[in-house]
Amino acid sequence: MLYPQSNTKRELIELNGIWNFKLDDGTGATNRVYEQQLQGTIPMPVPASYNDLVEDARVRDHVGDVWYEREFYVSEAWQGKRIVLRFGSVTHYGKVWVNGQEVMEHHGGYTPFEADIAPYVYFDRKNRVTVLVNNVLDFTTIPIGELQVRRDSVGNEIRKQDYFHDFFNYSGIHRPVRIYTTAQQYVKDITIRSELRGQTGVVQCEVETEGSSNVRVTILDEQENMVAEASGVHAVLEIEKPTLWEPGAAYLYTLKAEVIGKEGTVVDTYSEPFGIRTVKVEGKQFLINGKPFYFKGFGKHEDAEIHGKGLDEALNIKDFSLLKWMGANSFRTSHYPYAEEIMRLADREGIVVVDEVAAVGLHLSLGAYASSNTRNTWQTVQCQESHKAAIKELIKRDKNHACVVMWAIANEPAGEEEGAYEYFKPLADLTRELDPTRPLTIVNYYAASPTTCKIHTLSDVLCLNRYVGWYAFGNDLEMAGRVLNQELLAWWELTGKPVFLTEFGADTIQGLTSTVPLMWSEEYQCEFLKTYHQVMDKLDFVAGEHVWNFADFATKQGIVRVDGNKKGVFTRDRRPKKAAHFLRERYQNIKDYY
Ligand code: GCB
Repeated sequence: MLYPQSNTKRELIELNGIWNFKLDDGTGATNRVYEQQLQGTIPMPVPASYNDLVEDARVRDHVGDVWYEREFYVSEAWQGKRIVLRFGSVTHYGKVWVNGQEVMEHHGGYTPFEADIAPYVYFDRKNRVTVLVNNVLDFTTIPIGELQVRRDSVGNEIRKQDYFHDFFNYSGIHRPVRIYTTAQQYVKDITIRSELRGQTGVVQCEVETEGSSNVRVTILDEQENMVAEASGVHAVLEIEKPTLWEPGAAYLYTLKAEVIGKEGTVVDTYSEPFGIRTVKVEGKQFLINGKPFYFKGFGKHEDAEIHGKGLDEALNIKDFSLLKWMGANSFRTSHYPYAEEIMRLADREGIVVVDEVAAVGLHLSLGAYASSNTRNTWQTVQCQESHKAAIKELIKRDKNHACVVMWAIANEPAGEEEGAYEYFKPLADLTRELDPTRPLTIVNYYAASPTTCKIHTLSDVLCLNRYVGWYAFGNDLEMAGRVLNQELLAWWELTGKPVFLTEFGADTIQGLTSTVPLMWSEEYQCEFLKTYHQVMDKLDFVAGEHVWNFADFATKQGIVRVDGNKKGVFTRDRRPKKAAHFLRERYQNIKDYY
């Protein structure tokens, strides 16, 4: 799925801004409210989560459908073209009508979807787009959740959304809404794979087209000089001594695909930026461009005051600036695909990304998130089909990003439970089939230990999330260090694969300080991190460390979270805690390649 662009053959308009919004009372869809203008709406920005924008708990905690609507014009000059309406993401389900006619629906809250709306638009008057957004999670969705329905004293239905992941269930139209045009003969998709043969960069390019397979492909360097050209939908292009995409030193070529129509004229064109770089796991090392790379960075979230999970380009620039200030070289898109705009920024800024699907919470017996009746996860969930779709959509969207070096196909699933292997084997096979060029991982939870884990053979890198010294052995960091050391050694002996600590962290209240390291204080967070550093530094099979978390973030309410998760090294408004300075010293002294 190509990112929308305007160029000499394509036009693009943004439908971001203020839309009309209302909560649904459970009758909207059956009453076909999309056939007319919505009544009783309030203004709502797009992109943004709606939850924190109205001083009303009914909006914040709404479970079910909400409606968005706005008007737009299309240019008369667009007659005869494809007019594609595209949503960057709608969380978690969206159904779209244009002028009262249904044009598309999409399941999954973190990937784009689009449709040609040309048959439905008016060229001589205003158009109306209506969107139904639903935020219910159940055992068939990714992520999973469970709807609790009960009646109050007067018989009204009360719906509560339960979920098994540790971030707030923000919803709404989270990413940009755009309309772009193309000719009827057009570039549908481009897949670029690059490798190095000696000094030569070999770029394999597949162009999927509609209408004409007469395609010209050219590669431009950053100065826009043409460095290679070919024709055909399957092209192999060579660049002598290419400038490689390197962590911290990004270099992006542009692949331009042009569709040639009957008269020999160019009818559509699309330019895709890409980097030339290789990734490979070999023994204990994660190789980028043939050199051992060390991941230093964070698990993150798309999360901020007011916007919630809505795209905020200023925040993203700030976060990348902070990543650089820290000396970090990478992050994981925990626990869902991030906005395409973030992926493009990472490509451009040379930040390495572990790209994760929204398969989080697949662990019904997990600690504080376990519901009262413990169930076997794999006998309970029915989400394997949605999970497959989520993997397909992620790879389709992100396959050309140089920044993406590994797919994470789940976070902390119940790998120790019966049925885990049978659930994950087809998903791992699918991922490898769709992208044989990148390693994959299933991020591990401690209950799936070296003796109990049934799925570690499916991962190329052992990504471990560990909290000894917090949830266990809190306030006994000496013991935590010993336990961690033993476990890491056991993994290495069992698998011979690189180990990557993808999460470790301690909740920390900014401003809570202490002369001795007490839990929740800024000093404890530093000591906690130091304990992990001391262990990892002695083990040469550790290929990376991502602290949990980059910044404090919103979660559901509960007795283990005071105004959200406070494991951030930065506060939610991006102020450094002591640990940020402490970690900066370390990260600045660790090289990208070792
Ligand atoms: C984890 C989860 C992450 C949580 C974190 C915590 O293992 O992967 O989503 O936020 O622990 O802070 O408990």
